Amino acid sequence: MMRPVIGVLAEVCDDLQTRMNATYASAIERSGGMPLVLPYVEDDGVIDDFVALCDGFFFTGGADVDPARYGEERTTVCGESQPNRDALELRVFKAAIKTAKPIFGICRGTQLINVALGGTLYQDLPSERPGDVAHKQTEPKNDFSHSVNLLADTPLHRLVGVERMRANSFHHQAIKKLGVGLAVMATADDGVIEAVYLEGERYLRAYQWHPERLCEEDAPSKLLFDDFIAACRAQKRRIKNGKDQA
Ligand SMILES: [Mn+2]
Repeated sequence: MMRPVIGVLAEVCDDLQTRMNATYASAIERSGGMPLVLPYVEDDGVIDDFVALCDGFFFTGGADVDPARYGEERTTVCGESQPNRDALELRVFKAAIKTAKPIFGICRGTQLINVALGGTLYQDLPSERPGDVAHKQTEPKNDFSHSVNLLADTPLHRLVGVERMRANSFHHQAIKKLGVGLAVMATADDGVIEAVYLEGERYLRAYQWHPERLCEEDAPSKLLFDDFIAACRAQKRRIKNGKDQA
C-alpha cells in the first residue's frame, strides 16, 4: 500500500508564497509518511479535495495566530501574523475535523488547533505569564532545553511510557483557555500547556515543542511521529475496507 499522504500546512507569506521548513518533511518521511505541502487556494471545493486526498493533516510552526481569531485585541507584545495562512488553515481544519482522519500540530499548529476549537492564547508568555522556564531557548534548535511532564492516563503517557520527557522550546505564545474537547497531556514545570489531544476516538495530537528537530537522534521524539503516521495508515485502511466514509 502507498504511504499515507500527509497534508502539511506551512507558512503563507503576504505574496501567497508557501514556505515549509524541511525538518517537517524529514520527520514525516522518516516515520513512513509522504509529506505533501498544501498551498493557499481560494476555492472551497479545492479544500474539500485536499481533505479527500490526504490521509492526515499536519499543522506546522510559524507566525502568531491573529488574536481577532479568538476574539481578542492585538496587544503590543503579539508577534506578526499571516492572515492568509490563518484563513487557509482554519478552512482546512474545519473540513478535516468532520472526518476521522488524524490531525497533528507542532508549536503554532497547536495554537491554531486550539483557536479553531474555540480556545484562546497567551499573546506573549514572558509578559503575561512570567515564570522560570525558558520557553525561548538560546541553545541551537536541535538541543534539549526544558523537559515536559506527561499526565497519567493520556495518549502521550501511554505512548512514551515515562512521566517526563526531554524537549526543546522556542515559542513565546501558548494555550490560555483550552478549545472545546481538548485535554492536556503534558505541561512544563511552570504549568504551561505543552501537549494536548482531543478526547474520544478521533486522533488529534498537538505538541508545543519541536520533536521534528530531535527525532533523528531521540527515540521518544520519533515515537510521536511514528504514532501519527501509524494512525493515518490505520485510518486509510479503514476507508479502503469500506468501514469509514472517505
Ligand atoms: Mn516550552
